[in-house]
Amino acid sequence: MLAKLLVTGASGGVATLLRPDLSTIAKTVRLSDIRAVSNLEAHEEFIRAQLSDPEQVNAMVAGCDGILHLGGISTESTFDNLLQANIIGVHNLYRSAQLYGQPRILFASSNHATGAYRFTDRLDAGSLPRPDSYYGVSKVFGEAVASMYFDKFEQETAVVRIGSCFKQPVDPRMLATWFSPRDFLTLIERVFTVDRLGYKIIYGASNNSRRFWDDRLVEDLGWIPEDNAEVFAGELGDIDQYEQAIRDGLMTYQGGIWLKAPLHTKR
Ligand code: 15L
Repeated sequence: MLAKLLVTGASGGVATLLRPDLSTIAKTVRLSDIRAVSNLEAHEEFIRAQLSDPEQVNAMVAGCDGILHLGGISTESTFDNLLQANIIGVHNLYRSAQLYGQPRILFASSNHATGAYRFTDRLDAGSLPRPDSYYGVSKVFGEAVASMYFDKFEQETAVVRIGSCFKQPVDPRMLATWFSPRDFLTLIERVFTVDRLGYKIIYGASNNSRRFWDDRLVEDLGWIPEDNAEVFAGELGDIDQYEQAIRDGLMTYQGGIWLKAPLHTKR
């Protein structure tokens, strides 16, 4: 068990889903965000920090022996916004980790780092990045920083290219990309307890029948997702139409519509 786990982006949707169970991973959970987090439990503490500010990032990292980095902007935005939160922010985090004992890091990357691959493509940890958005580009930058810090300084990181982490799938695409909070939690547990992590790229998705990602290259982690989005298929409308959309090329890219969406010029 970790002594103190830092969770960045603690007021966001994914952290909110995971928070109730993080006491099984660490004695103390340090939550951090630019927005306040309410209803702190006895094992939780809060530090407000802006990822683009190196001093604030130092204060949030000091004293932690594990980091769950969910912070930053989690959707497409302007390059300038992403530059601050996701690019300068991730660099600050790795710089601070160097100063404070190299706590192991789980970096929440995204399927949008490879979102421009087609629905029919099958990917694994060796697949080259193919971002579908500036957001995806910012995640590729984070993956590269993590890789360089491992090769140069042996800073261990699990890069998790998260599919769609929601309570349950909310659209037909998520029959392939859904990542149940329960499966994310077992992955977090493996990442922070396995003897040697090194630098690994993992696709964060449940054991979905329609999954197009393969995690066999990181089998030594010993993580086996158990949930399957298919049990929700009946709630998502006419699945024959979904199959037809794939055949008609409407469901073309793994990242969904992000590749075809116009670039943001303003937020
Ligand atoms: C992501 O990276 C986003 O953070 C999330 O909001 C979803 O859009 C998800 O990808 C997805 O692709 O479903």
